[in-house]
Amino acid sequence: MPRQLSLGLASSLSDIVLGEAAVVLRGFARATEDALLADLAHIAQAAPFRHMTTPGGFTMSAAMTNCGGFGWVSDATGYRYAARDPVSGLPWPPMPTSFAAIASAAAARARFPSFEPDACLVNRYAPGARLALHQDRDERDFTAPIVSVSLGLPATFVFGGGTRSAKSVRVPLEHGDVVVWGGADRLRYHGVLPVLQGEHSRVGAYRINLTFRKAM
Ligand code: MD3
Ligand code: FE
Repeated sequence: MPRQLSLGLASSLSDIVLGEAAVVLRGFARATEDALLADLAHIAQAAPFRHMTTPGGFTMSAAMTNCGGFGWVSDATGYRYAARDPVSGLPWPPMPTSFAAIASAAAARARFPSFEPDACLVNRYAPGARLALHQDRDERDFTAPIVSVSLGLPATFVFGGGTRSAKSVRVPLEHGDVVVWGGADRLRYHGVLPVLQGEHSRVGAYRINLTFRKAM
């Protein structure tokens, strides 16, 4: 069915419906990119980007930090949400108003009213960095959606199915794109292909992804 005729999730001609409850809001973050980037710079000062280790002993190629009440962390003992930055021992920086506002506005457009994330994981990809196919299942409540904001260099997002081997689709994401995933699509496998070399006028040689979740 042509997207424009499948009334519903898409509310702008540029929106792309990926699933029953997954939609790409093209350029949705552009209007507030200045505030998002300024607030991100403060977060990275207080809680610097670092490369975490997986339980399997690998170093993740994307550098990460967090803001909000809880942050996603990985080390030799496993993946979890933690209220404090393990590097500094301090609470994660608070979620800036600009972050909370775009997350709840995007969720509302995708029919998830009153999304109040308590965690924002910030992934920073230099060229060559990637995210292997995985599910997000470290959260307590799978009924809350996840909102993802892409900034900087473009990337190809891989959106799979409910099993690792299910067929996947590739979705190009660029600066300002916002994706909302929830409901029946909440546990689909997904990943990010290696980011290509490039330079973004505002962000430099990085792709940044803000991933908003209700962790607790
Ligand atoms: C699809 N990060 O940190 S969230 C992650 O581009 C992660 O850095 C992506 O996947 C990135 O775990 C953006 C994309 C995402 C999140 C949850 C999903 C896609 C999803 C849940 C179901 C299906
Ligand atoms: Fe994920």
